Amino acid sequence: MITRSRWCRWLAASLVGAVGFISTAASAGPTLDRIKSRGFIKVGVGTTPGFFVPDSSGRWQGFFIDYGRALAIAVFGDDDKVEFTSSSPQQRLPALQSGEFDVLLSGVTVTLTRAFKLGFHFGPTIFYDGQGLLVRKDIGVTSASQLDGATIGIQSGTTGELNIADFFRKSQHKFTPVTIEDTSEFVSALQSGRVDAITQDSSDLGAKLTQLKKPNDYILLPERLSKEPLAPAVASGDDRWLEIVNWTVYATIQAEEWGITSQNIDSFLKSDDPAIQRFLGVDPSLAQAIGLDPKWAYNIIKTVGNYGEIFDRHLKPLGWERGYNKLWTSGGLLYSPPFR
Ligand SMILES: N[C@@H](CCC(=O)N[C@@H](CS)C(=O)NCC(=O)O)C(=O)O
Repeated sequence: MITRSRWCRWLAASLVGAVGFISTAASAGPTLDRIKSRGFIKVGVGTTPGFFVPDSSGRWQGFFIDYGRALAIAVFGDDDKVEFTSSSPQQRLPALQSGEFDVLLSGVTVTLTRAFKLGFHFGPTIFYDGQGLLVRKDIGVTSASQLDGATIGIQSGTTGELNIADFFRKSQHKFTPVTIEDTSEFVSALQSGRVDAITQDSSDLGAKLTQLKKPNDYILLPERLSKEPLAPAVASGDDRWLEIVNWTVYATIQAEEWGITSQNIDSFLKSDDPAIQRFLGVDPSLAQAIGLDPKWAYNIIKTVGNYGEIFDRHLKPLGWERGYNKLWTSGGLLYSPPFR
């Protein structure tokens, strides 16, 4: 039988071990070390307006871009310590694997194959999407079920490439796939009449529609062929970097839940809610655990705003509604674990 004093000694020894473990966990991982010595974060993106696009001065803007800036704020306290590079959907996962990027914020869908066979890990879903079909009106189709025999443009390396094949297999209809890697060629294939329709994430198609010369000549069909939860992707093997990505996203969601915005955040510094004190670094205990500046979450919200502010700034002007991307408290799917 274990005596009380032996039990106490065992507990003390275990705590020493646990403290040892915690401090190891709090040390920088290889990705964070690499980022810190380089001085900026490398982020792979796409080229869709609203989500990622350089403005007239060359500064990148967009919904996903702000998450790259939020990461730069978490690590460096500076939203400019980040480099965005666009690459095709086909190129970017191998580029992430080879260390060319630290994170992809490019509308990557979480899938089992990518996690287990390709060795990528995903942060929280930041945009719940679904695959759509953008069709030339002159083919006279108003529903995906009428596309039997159509020629459809598909962007290579995307989940869309696989989903469209499943869709036609299920409906026992035929289609002719035209697989295109380059984004501008993908869009021009629709405009030139080389294809009857193109298929991609509906967010991507909705934004592309605004770029077409005659948007009224096209229709985004109502069907969504798949679930496309879009999330930050990192290479496998660095849990610590993944956790920084996770909690950076959660900070924007939790801030919205508490009603903390870039505008009113300073008034929350006086909050007597212990959870808000931990979140804003008034109580530094969480920042010590994550190994970042105590003000990391404060700085993110003060600079890029909460999830709703990021969404409204970039996607509302394009006509996007929150839909599934509402907070769980408003009937949506966005939910942050507790900051504790
Ligand atoms: N979610 C799909 C598609 C990813 C994708 O192609 N994303 C769009 C942006 S949402 C894109 O990169 N489009 C080409 C571009 O922006 O250059 C996947 O993970 O395979």
